[in-house]
Amino acid sequence: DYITKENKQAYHYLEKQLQRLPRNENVKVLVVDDSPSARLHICSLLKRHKYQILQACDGIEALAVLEQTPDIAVIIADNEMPNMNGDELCGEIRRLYSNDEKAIIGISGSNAAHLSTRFLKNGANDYLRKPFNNEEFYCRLSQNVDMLEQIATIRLQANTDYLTKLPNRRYFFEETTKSLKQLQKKELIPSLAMLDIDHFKAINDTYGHDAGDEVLKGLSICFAKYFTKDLAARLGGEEFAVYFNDTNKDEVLKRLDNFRHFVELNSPEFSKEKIQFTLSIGYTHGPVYQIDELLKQADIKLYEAKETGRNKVIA
Ligand code: GH3
Ligand code: MG
Ligand code: MG
Ligand code: MG
Ligand code: MG
Repeated sequence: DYITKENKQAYHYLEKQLQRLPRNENVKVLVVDDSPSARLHICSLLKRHKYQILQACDGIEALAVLEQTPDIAVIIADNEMPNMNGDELCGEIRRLYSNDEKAIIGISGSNAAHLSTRFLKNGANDYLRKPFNNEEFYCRLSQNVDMLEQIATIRLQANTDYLTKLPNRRYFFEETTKSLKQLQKKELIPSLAMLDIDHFKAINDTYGHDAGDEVLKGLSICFAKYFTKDLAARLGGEEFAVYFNDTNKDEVLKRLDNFRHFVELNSPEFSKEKIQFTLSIGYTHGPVYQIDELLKQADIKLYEAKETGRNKVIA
């Protein structure tokens, strides 16, 4: 066995570095420094690791670049600059962007011990003294990018239903609550539907729980494809909700009935077996701006659909 423990570690490290390259190509870093030579040095380091680079010569330009390029992940900011110091810029950035969407690394050539504290207090994630060691620079940068990626992953998981990959109940409540506030300001009337699979228990009992899961997944793909401009979510079990961007009641009702009809005719396949099922839909359209109230209203209509024969839309 010619691969020593050290070699193994090196391979592991290389492998990680290689895996990282495509990631860095997607990571935008903004370098803010009034000294062209200092900027050039940092940019050449960033280029070596294939980061996407943006530059600004002071805080005011940096804020303008951030506004134009919303997906900048990391800002590397010098401290001593005209117009606005790095720590002030840091504070400005934090007023606009939280530290789970952008990381800030402060840098300075000054010996003053209070500088790093000022940066950190103003919301910087990290601090480097010039001249810095290149490896340390890369490590701190990539650790901050790792952190942003982890938060993005956790956020996505917190908002997604594990089985169907549709937005979950939590995301639905948060997003609709924000949207309802805006609708109320504009005096527009919200539009919402609750959809429930008919006799779903019988599908589980007849074909098995796995088949039931496949039905839920297949139906969720239909939701995602059919309600692209709206917010469709799995509220739980075999119950879904759609919050409409379109506030035209007749239009929405037509689309809902088309969807109901489509699902009735296009059963998802499970183990080459077609599992036929239908949906009952309750719809509400009212000057109500609390999501739980709207859901309550839609649920009453859904119950009516169930009571009067299922496979229908009741408004
Ligand atoms: P109704 O037409 O009145 O809605 O009848 P139903 O059978 O659809 O409704 P009921 O509330 O009686 O049963 C819902 C069933 O959904 C019971 C539960 O076991 C099943 N279920 C909930 N979540 C899942 C899931 O994630 N996967 C599967 N396979 N079944 C689930
Ligand atoms: Mg400077
Ligand atoms: Mg039920
Ligand atoms: Mg049901
Ligand atoms: Mg149900």
